[in-house]
Amino acid sequence: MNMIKKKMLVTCALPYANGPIHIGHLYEHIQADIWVRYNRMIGKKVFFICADDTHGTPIMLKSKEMNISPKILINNIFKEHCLDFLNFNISYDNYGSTDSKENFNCLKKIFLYLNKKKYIIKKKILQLYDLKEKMFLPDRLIKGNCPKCNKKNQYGDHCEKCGCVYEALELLNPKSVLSGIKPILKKSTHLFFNLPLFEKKIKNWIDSGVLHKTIKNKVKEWFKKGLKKWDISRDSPYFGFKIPGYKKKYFYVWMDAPICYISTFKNLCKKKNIIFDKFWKHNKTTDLYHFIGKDIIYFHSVFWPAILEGIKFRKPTKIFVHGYVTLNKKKMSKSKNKLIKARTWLKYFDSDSLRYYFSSKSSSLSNDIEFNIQEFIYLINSNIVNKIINLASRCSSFINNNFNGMLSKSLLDKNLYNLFLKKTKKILILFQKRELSSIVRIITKYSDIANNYINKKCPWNYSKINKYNEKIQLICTMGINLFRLLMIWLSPIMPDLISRTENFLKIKLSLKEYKNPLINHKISIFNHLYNRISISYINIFK
Ligand code: NOT
Ligand code: ZN
Repeated sequence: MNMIKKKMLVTCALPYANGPIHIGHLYEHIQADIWVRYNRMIGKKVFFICADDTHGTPIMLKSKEMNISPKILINNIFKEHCLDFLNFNISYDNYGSTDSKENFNCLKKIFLYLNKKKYIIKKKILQLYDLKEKMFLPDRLIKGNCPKCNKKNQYGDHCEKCGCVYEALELLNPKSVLSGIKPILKKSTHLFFNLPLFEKKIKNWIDSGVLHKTIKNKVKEWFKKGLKKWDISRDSPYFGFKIPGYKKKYFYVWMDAPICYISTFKNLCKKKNIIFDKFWKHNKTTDLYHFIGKDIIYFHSVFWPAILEGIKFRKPTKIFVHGYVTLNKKKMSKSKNKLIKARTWLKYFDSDSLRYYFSSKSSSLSNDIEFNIQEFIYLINSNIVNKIINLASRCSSFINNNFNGMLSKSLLDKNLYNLFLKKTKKILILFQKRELSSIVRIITKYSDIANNYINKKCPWNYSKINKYNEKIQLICTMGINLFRLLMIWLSPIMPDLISRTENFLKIKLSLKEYKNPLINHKISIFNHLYNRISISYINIFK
C-alpha cells in the first residue's frame, strides 16, 4: 500500500452560522473524522480544522428577524456548533470563525496582493434593487417566471422545473421575496476576480487527479463552457468584511469563507508552534485535503484553487466529495424538508451509533444516502450488539467467573488469529480509500466467523463437568482476542465504544502491538459495553 508519510491538513466545509448542525452536516464531519482518526492511528501527523461561516445575506436577515445583532447570532451559534461537534467526537484541532480578526487580516492581505497583481477588475453592472428594503437582491431573494419555460415562482439563478440556468435579470415578472414589490434595475460598481486568467492552470491541476473520476468529468464540463470573471463584492447593507478602500462595499461571503481555512490554521500554528509556510506555501512535505458536499464543488475546484494560484500558495492535494443525506428521498435541508438536529439525535441515541450507521452507507463515491430509522436500529442491534458485543460478553463471563479474569497463557488457534491479522491490512487499505461500507461488511462477516468458532467449540459443555477446565479458558481467550482485533478495526468509527472496551480489556487498542495476542493478562469485569436500541424508537422522527 502506498502509505503517504507527509504531514497533512484536513478540513471540512464551514457550516453556515444561521442554523443548527443536523445529521446532513454530520455525514461530512463524521466521514472526515474517521479518515483523520485512521491516519492518526497509522502514525501520521494530522491537523484537522473547521470553522463557522458567518457572513452573507441569509445571516443578516435571520438576525433581523430575531431582533438581535448578527454578531450575537453568530456568537450563540458558534457555541452550539462547537458543542455539537464535540458531542459527536469530531476531533478538530482548531475551530474558527470567518468573522475573526485573523480571517480579516488574511483576507485583506490576499485581496491587496491580488489587486496589486491586477487580478481584480472593476466593472459597473446592473442589478435588481428593492426600493422598499433599500437593498440589492441576491438570486435567492428574487422570484419570477422562468425565462425559458415560464414556470412561476422560480429563484433568480435557475429553474427547478426545466433546470435551465440564467441571470436574475432574465427572470420574467420578477418580485422581491422580502417586500413582494417589483425590483428596479440599478447600477453599481463591483469588483471581479479575473478567473479566466487561471483557466489553463486549474484545468491541468484538475487533470492531475485531485477529484474522483465522476466528479472530474462534471467539472470538465464547466471548463468547456469557459470560465467567467467572478464577482467578489456586495453592496451595503451586508453582513461581512468591508473591502479596503471602498466605503460601502463588502466582500462576498464566498471570498472570505475559504480563506478561513488558512486563517484557522494560522491560528493553530500560533498555539502549537507549527510552521505555517510548510502547509500553505510549499507542497513538498505536506498534504491538504478538503471534505465537501457535492453542492459546493465549483467553489472548491475552480474559484478556490485559482485564488491560491493567484497568491502563489499550494493547491489542495485532494478534494473528497460526498452526496446528501436524504429523508424520504429528499435532501435534508433547513428550508424544504424535515431535519434531524444533532441535539435531537443525542436525546435518543449515542453518537457512535450514527457514526457506525453512516459508515455502513459511505464510500468514496458521492451518491446520496437515505436515512432509514428501521434500518439504523436493525444494524446496531444485529451487527454491534448481537454479534460483536455478544462475543465479548459470553467469552468474558467464563474468563471472569471461572478464571478470575485471567486469559490463558497461550493462543489456541493461531491459524484463525492469523486470518484476522491478515485482514487487518485489507481494512487499513479500505480506510485509506474511504471505503467505509466495505469495512463494515468485513467486520460483520468476521464477527460471524468469531461467533461461529465459539459455537463450534462449545465452552459451556466443558463447564458443565469442570468449570476450571483449561480448555474453556483457551477457547474464551481466543474469542476475546478476535474481539480485540474487531475493535481495532472499528476504532476510527466508534471512539466511545473503543474507550469503554479499553477499560474492559485493560489495554490500549492501537496498531502498535496488535500482532501480539493478548495472553496471560487480566481483564476487567464485563460491564454492558453497548445498549440494544428499543424498536419503539421507530416513530420518533416522524
Ligand atoms: N458555508 C458553506 C456551505 O455550503 C461552505 C463554505 C466552505 C468554505 O455550507 N469554503 N470554501 N471554499
Ligand atoms: Zn424553466
